[in-house]
Parts: sequence; structure tokens; C-alpha cells
Amino acid sequence: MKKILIANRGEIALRVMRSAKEMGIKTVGIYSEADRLSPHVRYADEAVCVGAPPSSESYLNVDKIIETCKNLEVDAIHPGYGFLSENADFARRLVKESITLIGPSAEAMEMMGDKLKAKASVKAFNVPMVPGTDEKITDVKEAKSIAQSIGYPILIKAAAGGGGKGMRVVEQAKDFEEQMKLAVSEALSSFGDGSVFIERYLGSPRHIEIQVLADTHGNVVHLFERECSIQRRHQKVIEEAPSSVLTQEIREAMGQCAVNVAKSCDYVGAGTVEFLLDENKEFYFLEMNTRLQVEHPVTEMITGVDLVKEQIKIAQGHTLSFTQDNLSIQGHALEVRVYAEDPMNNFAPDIGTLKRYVLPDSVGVRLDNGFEEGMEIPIFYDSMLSKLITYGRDRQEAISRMKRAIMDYTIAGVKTTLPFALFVMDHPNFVNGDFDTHFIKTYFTDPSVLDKSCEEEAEIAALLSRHLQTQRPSLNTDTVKTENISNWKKNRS
Ligand code: MV4
Repeated sequence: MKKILIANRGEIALRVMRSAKEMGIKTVGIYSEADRLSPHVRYADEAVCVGAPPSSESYLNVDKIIETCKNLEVDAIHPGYGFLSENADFARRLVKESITLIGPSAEAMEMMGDKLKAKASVKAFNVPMVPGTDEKITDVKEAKSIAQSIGYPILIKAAAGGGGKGMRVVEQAKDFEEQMKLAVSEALSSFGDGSVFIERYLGSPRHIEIQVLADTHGNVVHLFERECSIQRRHQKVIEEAPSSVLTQEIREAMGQCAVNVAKSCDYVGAGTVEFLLDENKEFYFLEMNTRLQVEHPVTEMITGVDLVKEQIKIAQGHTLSFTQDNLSIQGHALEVRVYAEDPMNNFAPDIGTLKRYVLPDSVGVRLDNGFEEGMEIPIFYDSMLSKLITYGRDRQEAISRMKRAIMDYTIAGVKTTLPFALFVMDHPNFVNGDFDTHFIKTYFTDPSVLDKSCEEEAEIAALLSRHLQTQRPSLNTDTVKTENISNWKKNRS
């Protein structure tokens, strides 16, 4: 493998190119007309414009991407996350074109992309699942009687769903038929597949996922867990590794289950197995993501493994160079996703130019970033600017470093989720590890949208304004800070 094409943009394109460079592999970047000036274009050994700004015409333009591979004699494609990363048709097309995909087979993607097929696949592998139906519901009467035996509330899920789309909670039997109809039509319109199934509804779960690596010779290992419960509308905001609630015993059991899930679909490459953990610390298999995840850096920090390098080595046909016994957890890592969104205005996306963009640095800080000062944030893609990752010997040290790094990170020109992340780092429930997937909804009430208690509003206001004022007034930023504060006050009144 001499040359790979990175079919992605922003921080993840850079992330992949850096590992390739370390391995002596040449890189080909692709970009849309909106990304001409992006750092990933300059970093690549070669770069090709693949189309107009909308993803459908550029980063998803399969014919153009394959044509580029042929013109530039590319051996393999790394898809990053999003875009084509979990597209089974794309994976099949690459087989036909004799281009290596740095990722799993089309069959594994398809199997795990369908929640019901995934459940059927892991059934023989001793993996705990939430009680529910294991086939799609065709007979509503029958489903209702199953719901009765599971006990309400129950959850209707779309087989083709994921990321929370097409889910409906049913509180009581009398609502069942109505919710069922709505779920089927929602699933049909969102995924073109109306298959739904039901599960017992877990009221306050934690979302914990396990990183796995599988080579082409049948070796599968796990790289422990990531805690991803701090999310908003199914979009993760803060992740960490390890989780502060897992005992060694649960960690090992969950890890073994994740390995079994990977084995059930003959998985190859890096993958993530998602679980829900309930109040009694019982865990249940949810789904498997057949790609490198956004939050992979926290796993790299605590294991010392470069996951992208391992993906490439696996695609080259190498045997994993370590066994499960060679892996251990060292220290603690946190990741904050920095989005160009206004936390004081219901996280509305904020577009504009990065007038000032000064990155934090030094001991225990890693920044996976795709932007530079002066750049405009395109409206066509995801609004994530960067991922701020901190590492410490323990969780407390990782948290202190995260607070310091957030305060050292100066962004002017667009509103970001950084002040919100500081709010989380200071929240006693977060500090104590006492939270579930409802954390943001429960504790962060946006004063400009919700008319909640003044006390709470004042508390958040004080926190954010303290953050904005105590940032070290570095050169030229005083005016910017003042402007931010006044804008923010204006929003509130
Ligand atoms: C659940 C659940 C409660 N009970 N299943 C959301 C996305 C999809 N991956 C599965 N999800 C859930 N499935 C049962 N039986 C709650 C969620 C859920 C959730 C899961 C992980 C992270 C955030 C979440 C937010 C809301 C709901």
C-alpha cells in the first residue's frame, strides 16, 4: 500500500493523513469547492477537487472519487466517519474496482446496519439484549400482547434506524396502536423501510461503548470502553475513557461481549459496539458502528494505540501485533466536541468567520482540529470545529486540564459550545460521575428558550460570564471578549 485517498474533510481527514505519513504512505486528499482553503487540502501530498459544495456532489460523489483513485494510482481509501464510511454499496463497488477499503466488508456493514439482523446475528453469541421482539412486527395484536408481558413503558424502534431516529416511547397500552402507526410511517419516510420492533424502555441508561479491532486472520481484541452519556438529541458532546462507573468485572464481561459481536459478523477493522447500562449496572447490546468513531482519541490516549495506524495495518493484511493481555488502561482521557453552535440559543448553528482562533496546548492536551484563523465555516457540513482532548493520570487531573484548555482556547467570530463544556466540567453531577443520557436535558436549561426558574438561569449566566471574563486577556482579544459578553447579554434580554 503506497498511496491512500482520504474520502473526507476537516479534522478527521488530517487525523488519517498524519498516521499515513508516519507509515511512509502517500496521501491523496479530496475537497469540495467550499473547502479549497482547508488545511487538509494543503496537508495532503496531492489533492483533487471532486465537486460542488453540497456533499451529494462532492464527498459522496462515488464516480468522481473512484476516477481520482485511478488517475492517481491510489491503492486504498480511508472513508473517515460520516459520508461513505458505512455505505455497503460503496464498499461493494470498491471490491469491483480492485481498490482496498480501509474498513469492514459490505456484508458486515449491512448486517450491523439493520438492528434486527444485528440482534439475530449476535443471538447465538451469549450477548445480553434488552427484552423485546426479535423480529419485525407484522401483527399489531401479537406485538401488543408481547408489550404487555414486557411491561410498560416500552420503546418502538425502527430496524433501519440508529442515532435515535424513528424511536417512540409508549407509556401505556391504550397508546400502543397509535404510536405504532406513527413509528412505521416515520421509519418508512426516513429510511424507506417500515420495519419496527419493540423493547422494554430503559428510563435512565448510560451509553457505554467498546472499541474493537479485528484482523483478517480471525484475531479480535477490545480496547475497553468509552462513556458517551453526555449527549444532546443523540449528538454526543463529551466523551471519556474509562467510564467512572464500570467495575473491572463489568468491563471484562462487556469487552468479551463486544468481541463476540464482532465475531458474529466476521468483522474486520476498527469497530464500536454500543451498550446501554441501567441503574442496576446490567448492560445490554444496542448496536454496532462499523467505522472509526469521532471519539476514538480518548481510547488512543488511555491505551497508547494509534487506531488509524492499526486500521491501515489490518487492511494491509497484517496480523494484530498485540493480544488482549498486552492491553491495559493508563490514566484518564476526556473529549469535548467544539461545535459552532450557540449554547445560549438552543444550540443553534452559528456560521461566520473565525476572526480569532488561538489553540490551547501543553501538558496533557491534544487538539484534533480542522480550522484556522481567518477561515469561514461552511454551511454545507457538520458544524464541528474541533475535538479538544485532555489526558491525566486520573479523572480529576483530566478535568482540571480540560478546564484550563477551554480557558486557553480563544475563538471569536462564531459562538461555540466551549462555555457549555465548562459548565459541564464544573457541574457536581459530572464531577461525581453521577449522570445518565438525560444529563443535558435535566441540568442545562437554556434561559433564552425555556422560561425556567430564575435561579437556574442566574447560575448558568454567572458561570458563562465568569468564563468569558476570566479568560486571560491576551493581545487584541479584549474587544472581542467585550463584544461576546454584550452579544450574549443582548440575547438574554
Ligand atoms: C434505548 C433507550 C432506552 N431503552 N433502548 C438511542 C439511539 C439508539 N442508538 C438507541 N437509543 C436508545 N435506545 C431502550 N430499550 C434509550 C436510547 C437513548 C439513548 C441511547 C444512547 C445515547 C443517548 C440516548 C438518548 C436517548 C435515548
